[in-house]
Amino acid sequence: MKSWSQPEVARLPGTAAIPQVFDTTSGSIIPVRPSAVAGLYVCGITPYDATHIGHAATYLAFDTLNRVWRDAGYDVRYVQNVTDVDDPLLERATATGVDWRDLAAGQIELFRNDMRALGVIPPDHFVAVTDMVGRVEQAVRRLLDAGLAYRLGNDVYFDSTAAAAHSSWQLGQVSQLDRDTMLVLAAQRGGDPAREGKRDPLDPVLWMGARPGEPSWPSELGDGRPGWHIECSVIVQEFLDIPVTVAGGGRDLIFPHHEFTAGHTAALTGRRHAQSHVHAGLVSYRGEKMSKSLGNLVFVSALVTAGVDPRAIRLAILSHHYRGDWEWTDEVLTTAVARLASWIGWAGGLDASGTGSELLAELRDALARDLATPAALAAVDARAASGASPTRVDLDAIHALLGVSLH
Ligand code: 5CA
Ligand code: ZN
Repeated sequence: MKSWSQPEVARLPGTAAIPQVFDTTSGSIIPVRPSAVAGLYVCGITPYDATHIGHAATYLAFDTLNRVWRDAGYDVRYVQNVTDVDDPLLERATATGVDWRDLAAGQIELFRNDMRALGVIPPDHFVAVTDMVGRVEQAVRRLLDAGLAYRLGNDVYFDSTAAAAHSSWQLGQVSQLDRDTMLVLAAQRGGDPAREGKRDPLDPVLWMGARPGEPSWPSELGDGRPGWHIECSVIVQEFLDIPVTVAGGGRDLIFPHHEFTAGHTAALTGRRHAQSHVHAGLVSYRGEKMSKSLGNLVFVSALVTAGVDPRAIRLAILSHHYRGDWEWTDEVLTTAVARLASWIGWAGGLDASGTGSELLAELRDALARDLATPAALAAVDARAASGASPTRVDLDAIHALLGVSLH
């Protein structure tokens, strides 16, 4: 599927260090050391109620990693999916009387516009799940043939116990959660632990048999559609080398989504899904997680339509460390608008003949330490406040590493 246009990213002088990021699986900050190519997979939107500030924050976290990797000299291959067929999308389409395909197409276009406005480097492959149904179906058949999946009614489930015995993956390996917590989260986040007849209540669905009034695809498994985790597992295998360097998304995806995505990949390939799993914290609004189900949403497009400079939205988000949870408030935005104005004022005094940049080293240093964007913004603030005129290298560094053009 088409993604969106590439922003300009300047090449910076000198060399940058390999960044360190917090890996959920090991629970520690580790260097993300790509081999020849840095493979990045980030879980994409389910296209309704896009793009809220929570989504934008997650994609900006990984955009920062992408920028830091490129600056460190790596080729990055970036893949992002779009979950364009899923229960909540279908429910919204039914509730609003819109065809689910039209709902998805409109929201994907909105998302592209928002990402472009925010200056996010597009994925190399922006993959609709509906374009991968055949590949998913083949993968499910392989799991059934291998004895790692089982039928229940018209559906097919992943046999977690058999998969753990057969591969290096163990239930809890990615999320590091205990079983009781997993049971609670599975029930909240799209799983069905209470369903009768499952071998393990946590086993996730791989293929959902056709239900009346819902879209389905013809299959030897019985007409149906893919389960959620197998989609991301298959897309990663299709477009990236396994293990992918970083698999990421918001922290709400740690369990069950990333746990079972990794389980499916291990069961299908005998290999680890990802070298590291990186998760962004959750943005809240009015006291609760910003989420489609609660409806407490602030949309990027609404802010831009209201006249907010997208660079200020970017700065508002980057003023929080990606890994912590934080709250969107009017004050967060006001502060960012003022910061942008001060940076623009400083950039107006460009020293066109200057070639040095202490700031570049400071930005590189901050971002290599678990993508510490608040420290990076503070470094620019300090530089702007110092009275020193910016050089072109300063402005290129802000543009390439923080995605904010002041030229
Ligand atoms: N389509 C699936 C992933 S395969 C999905 O979770 N879609 S989503 O539209 O619900 O979320 C898209 C991305 O934004 C995910 O990476 C999710 O973890 C992240 N996200 C959702 N809400 C928030 C929030 N409030 N704060 C930060 N990130 C969020
Ligand atoms: Zn996903």
